[in-house]
Amino acid sequence: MVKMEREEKIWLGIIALFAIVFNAVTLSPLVPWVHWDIFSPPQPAKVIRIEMKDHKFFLVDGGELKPLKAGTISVEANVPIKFVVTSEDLTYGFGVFDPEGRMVFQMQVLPNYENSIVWIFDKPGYYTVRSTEYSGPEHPYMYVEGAIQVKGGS
Ligand SMILES: [Cu+2]
Repeated sequence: MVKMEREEKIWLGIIALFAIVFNAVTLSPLVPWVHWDIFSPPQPAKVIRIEMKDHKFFLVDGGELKPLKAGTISVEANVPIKFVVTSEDLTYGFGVFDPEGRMVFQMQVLPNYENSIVWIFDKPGYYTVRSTEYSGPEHPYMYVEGAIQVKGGS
């Protein structure tokens, strides 16, 4: 057996303590999303499928692609909504902005992959969708004002 110096033992103890404290904190309710991520993923009340191609957003509605316009998507506030976004060509971003123009969430949209996020809207209104990842000269026009209507829930 290797004989350890006293200092080595102290350092080993500090590292072990750090590992225990770090795991305890990151698994505890101190981190708000731990409950969702590890213990009970929320069951989405609605799944919204969006397809991105040619620098445009489409709502996938029963196998049919509808260009995203104001109010195309309608969801309730205060319930989990799952967005599944796919791309047929480039890497894009899917960013959602509240009626005051503040970003509420965004995710990267990788081609040929189901990019998904679950979100609970906490206030009603019309939310704007914008690509949040540069995707070429047409990128600035990847913007649909008021695409998501969030209806006041209980
Ligand atoms: Cu873009």
